[in-house]
Amino acid sequence: MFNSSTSQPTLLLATSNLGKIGELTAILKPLSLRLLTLADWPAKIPEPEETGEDFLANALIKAQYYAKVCGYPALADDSGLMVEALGGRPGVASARYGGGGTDGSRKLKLLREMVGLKNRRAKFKSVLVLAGSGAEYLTWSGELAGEIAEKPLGEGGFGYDPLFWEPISGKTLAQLTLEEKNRISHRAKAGQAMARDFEAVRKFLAGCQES
Ligand code: ITT
Repeated sequence: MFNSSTSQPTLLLATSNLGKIGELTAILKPLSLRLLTLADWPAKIPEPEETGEDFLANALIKAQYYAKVCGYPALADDSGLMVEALGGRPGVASARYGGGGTDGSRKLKLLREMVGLKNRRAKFKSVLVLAGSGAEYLTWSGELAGEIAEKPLGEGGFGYDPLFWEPISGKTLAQLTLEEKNRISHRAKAGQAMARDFEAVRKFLAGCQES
């Protein structure tokens, strides 16, 4: 289906979240990989159920599923927002917070739950998993600390970004440019750790090609 006459190893970005695709494409640039996305497949691939109890388990489910279905080594990101005063919620359920819905309805639900709470500390976490068709995988993670803003601010980013106030920049993540968010975010930290493991990543991808 794809032209593989390139010496660049191929990696599938195993996510249907366009925000993640934009960020990961820029974050992984130093690795000089040929990146495919699910949009490169002619038909929509059904999403796997994220039944894991933590970010690692869900990232592994997604990476192994898409690697099998698409036939390429796959990198999945499972991520979410953990709010201290809510006991770490929405956490792994960040995409399904409040049941179904949209980014807008999830932000509204979060603001409602935060009414009257003085402690607004929160963190984002991202876990990346690189997997092929076998059981082996590589993983990296990153976190970003901040606070939940009183109201949404900014137009950039995705998901909860307009509500996530980052203390060093003094802005919400949605007020940062893609480049600025990619210097500090949870996903950027995980991706930078992956880029530092360049040799192991190349070896893993080469092993997938042979098998
Ligand atoms: P894929 O599973 O296809 O990757 P998803 O959006 O369902 O897409 P997750 O299951 O990992 O991804 O859910 C993560 C949710 O956490 C995501 O939908 C956002 O609501 C939120 N989130 C994660 N990272 C974020 C970020 O950088 N900025 C804002 N919200 C984020």
